[in-house]
Amino acid sequence: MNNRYIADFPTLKEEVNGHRLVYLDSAATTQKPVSVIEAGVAYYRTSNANPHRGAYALSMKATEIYENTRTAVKNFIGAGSDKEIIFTKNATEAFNLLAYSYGMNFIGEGDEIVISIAEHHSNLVPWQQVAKAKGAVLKYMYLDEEGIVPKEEIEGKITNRTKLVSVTQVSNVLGTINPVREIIQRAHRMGAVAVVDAAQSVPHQRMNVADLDADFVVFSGHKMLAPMGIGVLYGKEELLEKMPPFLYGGDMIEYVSEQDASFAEIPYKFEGGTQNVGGAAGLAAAIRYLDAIGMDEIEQAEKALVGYAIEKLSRIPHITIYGTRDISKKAGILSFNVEDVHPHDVATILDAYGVAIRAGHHCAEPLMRYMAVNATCRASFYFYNTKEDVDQLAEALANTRRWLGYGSE
Ligand code: 7TS
Repeated sequence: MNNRYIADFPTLKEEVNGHRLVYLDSAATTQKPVSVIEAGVAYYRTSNANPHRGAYALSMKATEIYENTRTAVKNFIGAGSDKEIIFTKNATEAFNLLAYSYGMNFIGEGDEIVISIAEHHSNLVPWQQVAKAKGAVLKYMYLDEEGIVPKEEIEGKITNRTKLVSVTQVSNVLGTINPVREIIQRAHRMGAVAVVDAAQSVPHQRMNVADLDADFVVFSGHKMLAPMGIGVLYGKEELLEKMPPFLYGGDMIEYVSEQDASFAEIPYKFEGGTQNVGGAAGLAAAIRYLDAIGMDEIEQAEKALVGYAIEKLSRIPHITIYGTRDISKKAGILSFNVEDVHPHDVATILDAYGVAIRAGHHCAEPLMRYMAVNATCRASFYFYNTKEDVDQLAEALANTRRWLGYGSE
């Protein structure tokens, strides 16, 4: 195996059904390197205490780990200040924070919220709730034949009635890369705030929120080598300052009287309750791991792999690939179907060959309907995948229809 990273990932050495595990579901969650696992264990062994509360050494150690991770995240995404980094449970919680704190307070009757038809439910359902509660209108930007939001949709849908635009940088179904810079610029020209769902981009390519001029950016730690249970909301300081808290309770207050309370400064205003310090320790280790490889190298390796997968799968009869085949416009996610075979059956058959892929609607039901399919198979790659993984996928796929009694042609 010509990949020097595999050795760091214990799960990748597992066997499944008598085959070497080929893990092609990193868009759902990535595997974890030993350094991340050990960072979490080391925290619980040597530094576990409730942060921000204690005046004793152990609590200070926990606080330091937690706050150092905030700085690491700030640097990793090019934010201006630690105050702009808010820890959440995951991307979903970050979107709910935005919907309830920003949406419910700064979006009113007749205002428009614009998203794309390719959004994951976590960047869609919260906005539906805001639209319903406030009498606002939820509008969709549709996709071109390559699966990308085109200029006409950006200009046609984002208007001076738009108050908020929220769009995914990389589709979790198609892997297509949206022109988020242009979308943000258009939103700003129209006086709207712009949110980027970076759950599928921050783990795979260089991100600079200041350069992009995004108002808010959302992502999950578990899709970038870190443990589950820690996610990030980046927000511009001036916007976060004017937003009310989302979760009320301990640790997020300044003073509390019987009938009233004042709230802590950002980012603490948004971090009510005991936080996931073990997860933060893991997230810092994950960032160190990614930085040591380099995000540009990761992006290039994944593009090469998805390009190779497109080439191999195109040669197998009865396979339909969705979205562009131009790797300059896509990241390492490939959606496809095998004619006459339900994606769930494909995934089960592939599992017999040790190949783990995702099948279903990928939490993007409106996109499935737009694509006129019920479900797809999805292979998603990370830097720890290899050409051999793609070969094992292709070999298993070539046999799929035969398992169900179809001829090979
Ligand atoms: N946004 C995008 C683009 C995603 O792909 C996901 C998760 C989320 C938001 C939500 O992240 P969470 O950590 O809060 O769950 N996507 C997927 C997926 O494609 N398969 O499983 C989870």
